[in-house]
Amino acid sequence: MAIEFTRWPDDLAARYREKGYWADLALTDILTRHAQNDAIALTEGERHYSYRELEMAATRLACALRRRGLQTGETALVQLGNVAELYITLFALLKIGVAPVNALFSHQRTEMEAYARQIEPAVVIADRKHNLFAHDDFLDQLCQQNPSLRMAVLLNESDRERSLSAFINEPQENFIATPSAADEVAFFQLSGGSTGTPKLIPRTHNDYYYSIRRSVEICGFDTATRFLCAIPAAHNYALSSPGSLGVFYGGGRVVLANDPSATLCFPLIERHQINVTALVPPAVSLWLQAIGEWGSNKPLESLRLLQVGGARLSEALAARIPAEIGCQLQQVFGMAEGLVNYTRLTDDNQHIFQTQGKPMCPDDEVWVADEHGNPLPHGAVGRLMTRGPYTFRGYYRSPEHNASAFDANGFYCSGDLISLAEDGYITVQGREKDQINRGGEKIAAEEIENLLLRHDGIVHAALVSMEDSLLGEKSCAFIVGLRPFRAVEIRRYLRELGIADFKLPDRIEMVESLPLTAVGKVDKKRLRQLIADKQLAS
Ligand code: J2J
Repeated sequence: MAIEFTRWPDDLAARYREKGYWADLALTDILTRHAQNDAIALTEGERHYSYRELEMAATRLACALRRRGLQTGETALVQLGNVAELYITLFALLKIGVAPVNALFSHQRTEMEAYARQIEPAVVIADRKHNLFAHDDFLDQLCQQNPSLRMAVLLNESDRERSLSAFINEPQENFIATPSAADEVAFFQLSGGSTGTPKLIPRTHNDYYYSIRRSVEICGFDTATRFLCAIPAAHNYALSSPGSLGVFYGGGRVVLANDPSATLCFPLIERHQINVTALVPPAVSLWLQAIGEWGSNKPLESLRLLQVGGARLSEALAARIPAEIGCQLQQVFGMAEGLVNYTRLTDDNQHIFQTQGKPMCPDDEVWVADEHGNPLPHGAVGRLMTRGPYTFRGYYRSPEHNASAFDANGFYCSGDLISLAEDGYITVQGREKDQINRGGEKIAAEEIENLLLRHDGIVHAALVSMEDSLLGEKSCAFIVGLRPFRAVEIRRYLRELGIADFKLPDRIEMVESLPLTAVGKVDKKRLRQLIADKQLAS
């Protein structure tokens, strides 16, 4: 049975096919097209996989999972870090038509439970090295909460009956792939979110594969590409812009790193002659600092292109990239919901340093709306509205939220404030959604506020952004309590509930009451101002 999701209307679907955006191929084609290729596709530490080996590993895992009863149309909750098994698992599941959510490795109990609740998975695939799965307690609890859950498969597991590595090594039988149809859901992407529960984005083979192929074309990825993947590999940026899937499509090589620190990445770049990588702005700052300490940019000599996205890159930092690293900069403004914008490799410095690029597809429809939903002229700042061949049409099982996130014509309102120049280039000017962008990691204010309010000593809570020189933004929680709280106490409480570390408030302010706007909502603008003034004072 196919997974339900909001489809594109027939006329647009017909246009996207006619123009060749939708090629009616399953994402599994990304690997099968290279099945006879013995070039190295993937390096993780001392492990190397050729395309042939990667494809065979994915097929063997697909067989093993199918043998144990996983069926087309079911879903999987996957949590793997930057390891080869992430891709092997993704392709294995795609081959048997099981749609995964690839949770980030930083996610904890709250996020995992929310995903499980939404997709009702048949299987959990995770890593014993993650604190949640070090023992069986959380797994047992997930099984109790989710009657759909029949199976757990674990990396770094000694019990062969549920060891991911053992499954991958089981001999292959006759295998015929049964991916879901190309215009059905292939997997779920994670939304950065602005609501109480993290939302899921259904992505079809057709729409996702197009976004990968077109990204590869724009970024010039090919068999010579050596891509360092040092940001979370499951994130949309690292997976598809063009990311690792783009590298695989083009026949190049992915080298995995656990984090983007210079001490880890610089030697990898030199050793593997990396020519392209993707970073968020804070990592760029740290790399530039490290070059200063190194005394030269020599370890980065092979680097030709540095992609930067996920959060605002200042013009000053942008200009330092070619000057101090000696490679070209490409700005990437994307979202897991779809739309991706790139500065082009042939653009002049003004566009590359000052804009976040232009949409990748000629049929990306982008316009700027005022607060009433009316179109604004070029150059004016307003809401980003978009639809297109790879922009989703609705969050999974979220009719209420979808009613406000889309307009009547199916345009998605991303919550970003942008200006659009006559030549189609976008500049991100700010944000309207109630989200904190902590150096590319997104925090939905409401999610944290709800968790805080579950504490019986807390009466009101509001999470707002505060400026930070390295991360761009950090988070500050304003709390009205029945008694005073110390910051460590609040953080411990949230950590015990189980949320990703980056969501823990960086600063906590106890207040008597929260300021309200004229219509009685919490005045977050005022709170942001308060914290800015306080920071100046301190
Ligand atoms: C300012 N804000 C940006 C940029 C994203 C490629 C690149 C990034 C993402 C991503 C992605 C920004 N300047 N260059 O999925 O494929 C903010 C915007 C946007 C939100 C999306 C990709 N690039 N942003 O970051 O789903 O606010 O995707 O709406 O995590 O990040 O976040 P996310």
